[in-house]
Amino acid sequence: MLRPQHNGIRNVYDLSGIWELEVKGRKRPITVPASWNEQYQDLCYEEGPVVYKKFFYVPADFRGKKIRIYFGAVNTDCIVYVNGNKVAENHIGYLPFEADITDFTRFGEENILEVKVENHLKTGSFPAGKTPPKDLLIGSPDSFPATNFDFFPYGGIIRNVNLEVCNLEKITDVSVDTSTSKPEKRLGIVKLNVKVSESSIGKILEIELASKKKEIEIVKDSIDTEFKIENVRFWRLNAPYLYKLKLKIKDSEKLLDYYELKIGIRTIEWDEKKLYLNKEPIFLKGFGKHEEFPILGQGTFYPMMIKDFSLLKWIGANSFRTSHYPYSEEWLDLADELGILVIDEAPHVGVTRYHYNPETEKLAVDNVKRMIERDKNHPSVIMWSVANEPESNHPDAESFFKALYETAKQLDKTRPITLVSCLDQPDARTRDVALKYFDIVSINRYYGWYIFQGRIDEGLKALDKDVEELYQRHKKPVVVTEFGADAISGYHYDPPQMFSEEYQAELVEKTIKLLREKDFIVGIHVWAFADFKTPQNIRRPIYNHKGVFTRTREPKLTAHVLRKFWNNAF
Ligand code: GCB
Repeated sequence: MLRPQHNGIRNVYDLSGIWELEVKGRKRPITVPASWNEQYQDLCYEEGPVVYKKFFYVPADFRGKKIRIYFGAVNTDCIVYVNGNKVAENHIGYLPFEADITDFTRFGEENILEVKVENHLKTGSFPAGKTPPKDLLIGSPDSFPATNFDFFPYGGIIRNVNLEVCNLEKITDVSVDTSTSKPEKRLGIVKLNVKVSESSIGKILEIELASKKKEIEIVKDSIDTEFKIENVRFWRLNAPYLYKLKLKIKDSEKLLDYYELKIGIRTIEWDEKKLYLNKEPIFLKGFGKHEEFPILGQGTFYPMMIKDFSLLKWIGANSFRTSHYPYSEEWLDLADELGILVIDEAPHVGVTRYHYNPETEKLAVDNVKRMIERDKNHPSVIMWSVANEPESNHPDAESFFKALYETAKQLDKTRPITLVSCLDQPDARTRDVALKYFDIVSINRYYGWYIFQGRIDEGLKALDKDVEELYQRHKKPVVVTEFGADAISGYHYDPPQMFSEEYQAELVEKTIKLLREKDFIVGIHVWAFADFKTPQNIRRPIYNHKGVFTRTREPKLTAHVLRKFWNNAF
């Protein structure tokens, strides 16, 4: 599925703006894209069902064309109607879906788009709702709203809604593989697979890349081809060069479709100890974060993206993880353009034994597929994470995660696949049964915070032993995807005490210094980039305060420490 694109041939209507929202019979204005929770006080804990409504027009001239509606993401369960006809149903947040609405569109007249949305998370859903206290992994017993994860469960049409008008002859998918390129010879090898609609058969596919052009007669709906580029400019962190790939469907000289993609040529490899970008070892320094902001909730918000990238650069980070769900697609566009690496994570958080059944596994497999389909062409995506902190010491976790690993591998052999585990610690009861399938082992550890509270140095000794043993068991590169401490912005104390800015700064600095010495560690991500809203519970004074920046992006002491460290030491 290709994301909509407005160009000389394709017309895209952005339906962002003020829609109507009906909740329990009451109608009022609401913004799309955004979560509904913070636009009105009485909707803060609303789970729906609610109905969003928008009128739209498609000019009469477009009769005979294909009309597609594309939702960037809706949280969480929804049914879409156009002029009273059901056109789509979707049951996962954070990922796009589409519907061909050609047959239901009234050309030149008013059309009604209605989206019924519910955000009631259940025990075995993605992400996971209320879970029996004994099986809770991250949530707090009795927290409100009840979740088995640590961020606020915002609902709504959280990303763009677009209408795209195309010809029947159209490009439906593109896959780019640059993994066989030869950085040492400055040779770029770009393997392409282009999928087209049935109506395109018999027409010409024109492909242009790096001033080379190919014309291919379309005989079936899937076309493979390859470009070799000498003296290629590789996509690198300090010089993230992007080439424009231009695809056209033509009938003699008539242009029927056009699609353009910015691609980066680079290779990713890994062995027992290292991760390589363009054959050179790469070390990930950065953060786990969230895509959320006051009032907006979990919605696409361009100023926050720009601000976050500018802060990532300012602090000297080179990567982040889209914890704990795929973010708006523009995050990856910017990461490509600015040279930031991304660990792209599926929306699987709070996964427990209640997910380990064939039906839920099917959904999870589908989510992984949909994430890879969406993001496969971004050079910035360095690896796929199939889940965050599942109950992966449960025997039934093994086949579940093996299936997710195999799904991801089948779709993409060019990137490593990881699972983020908080288990597999020295205590044998925490032995993770799924990590063995993954290319890279990612771990979340809170020494000096949840354990060894107030005792950073003792905690670090335990961390040292933990990671050494972990490596001996797995013999795979390790990314420490989370560690950190809450710091209430403006609270200072000496000697450093939990919740003070000094404590967070000391814990972060000492942990990085320790881990940086380990030759099998290929990345260290601080949890978290910024403070974020959580469900109400006694562990969280309104927010999770592990941010290095506040929720509105003011730096805490740790930000300055990291900035010195990351800009100088490595
Ligand atoms: C974790 C989770 C993250 C939480 C964090 C914390 O292990 O992956 O979602 O926010 O710990 O602060 O407890």
